[in-house]
Amino acid sequence: MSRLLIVANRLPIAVSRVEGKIHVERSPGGLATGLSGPHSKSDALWIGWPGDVQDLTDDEHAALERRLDELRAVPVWIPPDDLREFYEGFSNGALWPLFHHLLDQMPLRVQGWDAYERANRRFADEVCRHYNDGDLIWVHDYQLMLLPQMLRDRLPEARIGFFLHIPFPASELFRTIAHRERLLEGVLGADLVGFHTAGYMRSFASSLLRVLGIPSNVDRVYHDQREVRLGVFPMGVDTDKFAKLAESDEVQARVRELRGMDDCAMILGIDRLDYTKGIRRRLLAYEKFLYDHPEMHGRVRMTQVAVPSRTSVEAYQDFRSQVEASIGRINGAFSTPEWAPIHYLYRGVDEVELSALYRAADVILVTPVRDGMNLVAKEFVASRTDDGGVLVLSEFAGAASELAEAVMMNPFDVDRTSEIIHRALTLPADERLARMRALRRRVLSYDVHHWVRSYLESLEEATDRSDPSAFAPTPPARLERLCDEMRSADDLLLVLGYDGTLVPFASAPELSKPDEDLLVLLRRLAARPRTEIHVVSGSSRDVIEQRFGEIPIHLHAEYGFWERAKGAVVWEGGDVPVQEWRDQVLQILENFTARTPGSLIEEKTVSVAWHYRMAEPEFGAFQANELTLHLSQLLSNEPVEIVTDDKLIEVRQTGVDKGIVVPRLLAQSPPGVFVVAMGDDRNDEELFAALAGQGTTIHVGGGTSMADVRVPNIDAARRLLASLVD
Ligand code: GDG
Repeated sequence: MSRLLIVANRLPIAVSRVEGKIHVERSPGGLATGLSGPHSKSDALWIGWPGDVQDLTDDEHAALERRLDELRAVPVWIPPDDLREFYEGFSNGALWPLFHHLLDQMPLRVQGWDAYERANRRFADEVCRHYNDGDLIWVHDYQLMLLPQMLRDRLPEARIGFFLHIPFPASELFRTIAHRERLLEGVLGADLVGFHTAGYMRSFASSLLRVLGIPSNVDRVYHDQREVRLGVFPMGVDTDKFAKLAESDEVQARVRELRGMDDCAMILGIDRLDYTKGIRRRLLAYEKFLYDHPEMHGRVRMTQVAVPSRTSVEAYQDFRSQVEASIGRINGAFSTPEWAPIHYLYRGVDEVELSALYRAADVILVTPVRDGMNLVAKEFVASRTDDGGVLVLSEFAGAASELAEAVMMNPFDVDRTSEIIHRALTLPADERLARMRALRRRVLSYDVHHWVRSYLESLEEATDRSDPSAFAPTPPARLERLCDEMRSADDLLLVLGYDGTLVPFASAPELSKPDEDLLVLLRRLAARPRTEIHVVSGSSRDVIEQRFGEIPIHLHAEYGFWERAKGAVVWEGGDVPVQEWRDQVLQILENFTARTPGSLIEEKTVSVAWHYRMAEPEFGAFQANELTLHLSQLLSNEPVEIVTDDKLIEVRQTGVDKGIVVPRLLAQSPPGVFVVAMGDDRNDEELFAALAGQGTTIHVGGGTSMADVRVPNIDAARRLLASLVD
């Protein structure tokens, strides 16, 4: 039966030593609560690091493992040195600040990559050790970005999901990090990649394009012969739990105590003490508010709970000193013997106290400079069963894309934030109520259980392997059979594409030169008895002749419009049609070329092509879209086709496509010839269609194809051909 394997950096447990004994408790984090349902069902397992449990005796270690086993928690043990580099070094020292757009927090030299890789491999080992066929694997967060691909390599059929809890940075920033290709490829091992917001998903897609050159189709990416889905799943909170807690007698009594202390309105801040949470600017804004509004002295107080976090990381130690210096300055400047403007708690509070604070607050300030989602904002709303309180929310928190009725603020604008604090405190009662009611409707409808359900449903859907997809690689046994058939055929006819089939795409057509290995391979194939080789390309005669002129094979240029038979020196072709459209098209292409740095025009006999491989990827794609639209309107009555392909738009005389070579080739060949055609793009699909039922077709690379057989990449295509002569 299929089980859920949850894989996250931390196990949802807290290990402590009580009276000398090892004590293990469930820890009630947001993720743990959300996943507690699925985790308790169908033998699910949670795989993760158990926390810092050094100095255990062997007996204690064994007892801990037994207890974890009861809780269906699988520990991943990471040696202390690796742990520091993996967790504090690469994960929190580099990925965390970069993904939060805080380049000034990045170390000059990023360290810890090797440990990051080793730690991910340890997670992979544990997952593989527990994996059964059909299990769903759900990997969480930035510490494990390499894990999906590591698992894919070892468990090719596994159903793997990945969810990123923090923002994905703009591609301009993402591309600054070392090992950026490996990080993206690592994530693409998953079947479904989830984000909190559409913005993060777009940034990820744009990084795929810029860094790996992989385009995406809104929510789908084709990579390595697989489809990877992208999706937006904003995480919610356990609204029932927060509502019940807030209504409990214990919390209500505590709220009365907190409210009864004095007549001050309460402004609340609750954050992990992290430089992403915007605490310093929030304090500056509050300081300005106190300067601007002396009438509020003694009538308002900020309670700031700062939960210690990553305390061994230097940046966090510095940050703490800066926060505490600001608080000291403000309290020093404004306090009176009866009143202090800030109550500062440098520790975590228990659930009851947390709920009471949410409930007692008049205003909560959630002001991160960037935050994946921010659950504090949603927990506050879930706790306000009284419809009271005002949520002030940063536009840069993921939650802002859902919670439009909050009082929005820009944390970088300190002066304006100070005005917003005043506005929130003095919001008219009817507006306050209307905002909170709308917020509650939304937060209650999309709770954490909804999040888990919708992610897992999408993962099930994305990994429904009952319908063998058009992207499935051909099983090795079928490829082997094809090689045998080719080897034993009396007469063999090979029809080969070039760019993308035998060599990678180059930045301009004239640069895609065949390497020496390919030339040797083609010569050996050409020397094979009763074997004819035809290279069919979209390129011009000159380009093809320069590449293959010396090899005894048949050449076809411009999709077969021109042919140079084996051993011949002249090209033969059909009649060149009158092309009234050409001048006008050239004029438009020149205009786009001038406005799209890096693009270029290629003129051929029966077509004109616009290449944008060297243009800035996103602008190139944008311009290509515009150009296609423009050309399709303009040329709707002309005898041309507009063919869009990989980084190329081509306006081509109708009736010229690779399919035209098929009748010619078959007519020249002996009866019973075994025909094999190999190609990678849409033009090759025309060839495959014309050959249907008369030969075997092979598609090279990802994407859709009608071919009989698929090989993953150019290397595999060459290996298949080489097997005929080795
Ligand atoms: C990451 C992303 C994303 C805080 N203080 C106390 C306490 N908390 C609990 C809150 C809340 C959690 O900690 C904090 O969650 P956030 O979402 O605000 O922030 P991160 O820890 O940075 O989490 C974030 C999240 O992942 C989920 O995807 O939203 O953007 O950075 O649940 O209640 N709990 C208790 N005492 C405290 O003093 N009991």
